This record gives sequence, structure tokens and C-alpha cells, in this order.
Amino acid sequence: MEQPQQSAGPEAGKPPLRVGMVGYAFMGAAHSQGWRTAGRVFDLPRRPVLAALCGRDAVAVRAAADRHGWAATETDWRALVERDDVDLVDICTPGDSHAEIALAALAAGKHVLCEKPLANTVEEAETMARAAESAYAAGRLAMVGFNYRRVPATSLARQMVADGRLGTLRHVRVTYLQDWLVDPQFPLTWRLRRESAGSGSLGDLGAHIVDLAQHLAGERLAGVSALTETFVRQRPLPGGTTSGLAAGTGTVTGTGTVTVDDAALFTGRFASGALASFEATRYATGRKNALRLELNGERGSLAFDLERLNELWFHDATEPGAHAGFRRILVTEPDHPYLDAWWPPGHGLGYEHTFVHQARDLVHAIAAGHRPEPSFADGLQVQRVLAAVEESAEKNSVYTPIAD
Ligand code: SOE
Repeated sequence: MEQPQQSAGPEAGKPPLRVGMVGYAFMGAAHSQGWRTAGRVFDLPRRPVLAALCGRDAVAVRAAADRHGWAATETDWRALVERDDVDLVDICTPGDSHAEIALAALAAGKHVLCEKPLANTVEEAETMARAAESAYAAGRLAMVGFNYRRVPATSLARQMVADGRLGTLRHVRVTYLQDWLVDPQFPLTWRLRRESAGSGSLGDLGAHIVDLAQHLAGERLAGVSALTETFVRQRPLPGGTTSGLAAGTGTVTGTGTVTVDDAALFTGRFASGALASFEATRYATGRKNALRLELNGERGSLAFDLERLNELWFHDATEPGAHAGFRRILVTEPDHPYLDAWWPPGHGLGYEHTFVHQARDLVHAIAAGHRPEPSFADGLQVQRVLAAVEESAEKNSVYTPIAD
């Protein structure tokens, strides 16, 4: 790929798409990277502009805006969604504010990108999906940030399943393993409280693998049986106050109660009869961001590991047995998804590129007026799966159908 020029790259002369973003922690940084880069790498119909960044602390948000390249700042998200120079609101806050911000942004005539999980409850997600449907009729689009759909290898896997390379699907096996809660002294941050995060590993990691499994299979789960556990129930309070919970920093004084799951294990049945298994945990000692999946069908199998994200493994069962076996596809060729705009074969992409691809796809959808995927309706359906998992776990793993 040619190095894009600052002044006359593929962005030059394109009508702007002015983005306002709420939140600037880990996800905010990742989304900033996506918006900053997409128009410089891909030939987009509109040029993303990092118009305004919002956070409650004026000094900290200005510093983040300077670091990530945002022009203006706001300290109140309500002011951000009302700005005339913002066309799209990108929500990178904890789940308890997703619904309120998304509804206000859609009502103000903005497009919306919302981080996963879509909401903290099914009721909130239903309201958001309804609002997104009305907004779509008025030409405003809403998308959920399930970024792992946009790893080139998972996109290729989707194409291969859709092309019938696996035949009838029998198994979908997915795990998402992290280990940042292994230390019982890790503080009680917002991710460990139900009122801010909705759920624990389930909503944070389980939402990703439910979405990805359904996306790759091309169908939805009909029901689940689940177990959840909270291994460490008391943790040090960050700052010793509830305001410290939001910041996740400060002097530790006293302890507080973890009110979400630490791990969720569940099995599921797809409408076609294929069986699925899921594991989401923050206690997999030594595993940092291990999203692994395998799909087995009558004609073949696919396997993927996010920690080796340029590779997709394929076993073609239609080959003679003597030659068959899992082979590695290095997903870096120009005819692989998203790769034509990036580096020469073999040079590889990483985690951050999923956010560039997310921004790219949303800009195309907006320019074409097409409903983007995953839509808020897709996010609502994932929320229903999460709710069914919690219900099943409460009833000691009773099979729980997923409401339509
Ligand atoms: C934390 O567990 C986290 O940052 C998730 O919130 C993200 O969605 C995931 O992509 C990486 O891990």
C-alpha cells in the first residue's frame, strides 16, 4: 500500500462524516484509532472527521482529545448529541448509559455506533431497537460494535460457511478467556457491579462470542443451558467510595461486593439442530485475550484463535483421507476480506484493525443508506440470549428458550 499523504490521500474532497464520541478509555482509544485511520486506508464515500470528544473531567477529556486527534471537547453528553457539527454519535461508555445516550442521539437526528453489549437489560435493548427502526425510516443508522466480526479471518470464515464449505453444521465451540481478575486484590471497578455493567464476563466476553457464533453459523440460538459463578465476592473498593467505582482508581479503603458473574459456561441449540458450547471467564490464568472457536460441519471444519488472528485453520473433509488435515490459511492475501487496502501478503494485521474495519463498514452503510450489521435488532437478540443464560443459571441449568 502507498503511504497515504496528509493532504491528498483518498480522503481528499470527500463529504465529511463528523463524529462525536462519548468516553475515552480503552474502547474510546480503540474507536478513535478506527475513525482516524479508516479514511486514510480505505477509499470511503465520506471522510470521517473526529469532531468532538466527551468526558466528565474537562482537563482529562482535553488531554485525551489531543492524544487521539479530536478537535473539540464536551463535558456533558447531552451537549455533544445536540451539536450541529456532529453527524454520528459513537458511544464508548459503560453499559448503564448506552440506552439514554443512544435514544437522545437518534432523537437528535444522528447516526449511532454503540459499544457492546448493546444495553444492560433486555428492556433497554428493546427500546433502543425500536428507536433505531424509526430512525432508519428517517435515514439515520444505528450499529453495535461487535468488532470481532471484522477480523479478516472471521470474515473469511463467515464467507466459507455461507459458501457451504462446511456443509451441514453440527458443532460450534467458542471460548473467550481472560485472566485479569485472578488476583483477589484487583479492585471493585464498574465492570464488577451490576448497576453499571449489567453482568460480568457474560456481557463483556459472552456477548462477543454469542454474536460471533451466530454470525458465523448464519443462524440464531433457540435455547441455552447455563452455569455462572462469582468466585471472589468481596473486593477492595477503589477510592473507598462509589465515585471511585467509576474511575477504577484511588486509595483503597474497605471492600465491596461483586454483584456480577465472574464466569459463564453454557451450551446452546441452534434452530437447525447444531449444538454450541460457550465459555466466558476472566479467571483463565495465563490466558490474556483468547477468543477461540471451532465449527464442525459434514464437509469440513474451521478453527480460529484471536491470539493468532491472521490465521484461519480449515479441514476440508471432501479431500481424500490420505491428504486431508487442518491446514493454515494465512489471511493476508489481497483477495481476503479488507486486505486489499493494507500491507503486502504476510505482513499481518492486529486487534486495532478491527476498529478501522468497523468504521469503514459503517461509513459505507451510511453513504448507501443500508442498514448496518450488526444492527440494534441484532444487539437486542444477543441481549435476549444473555438474559436466557442468566435465567437458566438461576434455575440450575434448566434449558431456557430464547424469546423472539
Ligand atoms: C475487557 O474484558 C475487554 O476490553 C472487553 O470489554 C472488550 O470488548 C474485548 O474486546 C477485550 O476485553
